[in-house]
Amino acid sequence: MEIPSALRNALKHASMVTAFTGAGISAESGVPTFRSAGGVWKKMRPEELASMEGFLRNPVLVWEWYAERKRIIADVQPNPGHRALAQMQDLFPRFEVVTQNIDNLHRRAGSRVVHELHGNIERNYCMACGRNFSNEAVLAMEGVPLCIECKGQIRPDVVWFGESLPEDAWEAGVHAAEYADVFFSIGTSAVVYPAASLPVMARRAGALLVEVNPEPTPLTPDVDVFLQGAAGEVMPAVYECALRERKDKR
Ligand code: BJW
Ligand code: ZN
Repeated sequence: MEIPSALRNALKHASMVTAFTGAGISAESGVPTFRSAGGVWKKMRPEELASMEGFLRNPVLVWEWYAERKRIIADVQPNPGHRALAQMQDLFPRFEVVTQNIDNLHRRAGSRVVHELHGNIERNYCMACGRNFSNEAVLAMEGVPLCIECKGQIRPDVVWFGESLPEDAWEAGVHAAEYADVFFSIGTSAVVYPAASLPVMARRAGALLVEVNPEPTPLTPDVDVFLQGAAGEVMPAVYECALRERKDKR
């Protein structure tokens, strides 16, 4: 893949690079996305599954969905897109991943600085007393998992619609946007806020804004460089390019 000269040049001089990721980067690992063809929302409105109203209305259905996704995610491996980001962190003084994904695949690929905006599917907690539960424990319970301490309902530690993002992760994400010299938006439809405001924030603060996606998104008209394609193909090419450009810096 041909890397445009604007990106080559920015990679050569960058002190800080931020990679903002969405479900698309995990698609090649076999994790279904939310909104593209075949995505999990196809038959269901998002709010019916990923909201407190949806959970209280039908906890059995919501837990079936999470149990299935927990099993899928436990079985999959990071792909060349995740691995390219882990390799890129050693080429720059600062390199941070800001992810909307809850699947832990960036850390498993070796990325050291990962800010999780929407939580992590490997954790669960009791809505009544706050006690934490492992996936192993909740998946062994039948039906809707209940707290062994207080019998409260257990939920996955993820961010549903209408809920605030974890403050520390959000602040770190804003910081990583504002200080980036190059900001990649990878595999996200860029429609869920406030996460989707980060790429625009980065560009306003002076970053070169680069989007990686097989399809254009609402963000595409505002980016400096659109690299059309799958993250697992595009990001290894970006890494190779960065490696060449940074040779004399290492
Ligand atoms: C590839 C690829 C390959 C495929 N390589 N790419 C009106 C306007 C603005 C905001 C709102 C509004 N009404 C309501 C809101 C707020 C709401 C919101 O944004 N709604 C919009 C949808 C309208 N946001 C919230 O509620 C957020 N909280 C909040 O605002 O708090 C303040 C508040 C408090 C109290 C009351 C009100 C407000 C919280 C949002 C939480 C989102 N949660 C989820 C579920 C997480 C848990 C779980 O996984 O179960 O997060 S929803 C889901 O969407 C998930 C994702 O992280 C998120 C983003 O999806 P993503 O990652 O972009 O995936 P897709 O599927 O959409 O896109 C995949 C992309 O990959 C596609 O573009 C493909 O082309 C591409 N692709 N293969 C590269 N190989
Ligand atoms: Zn409890």
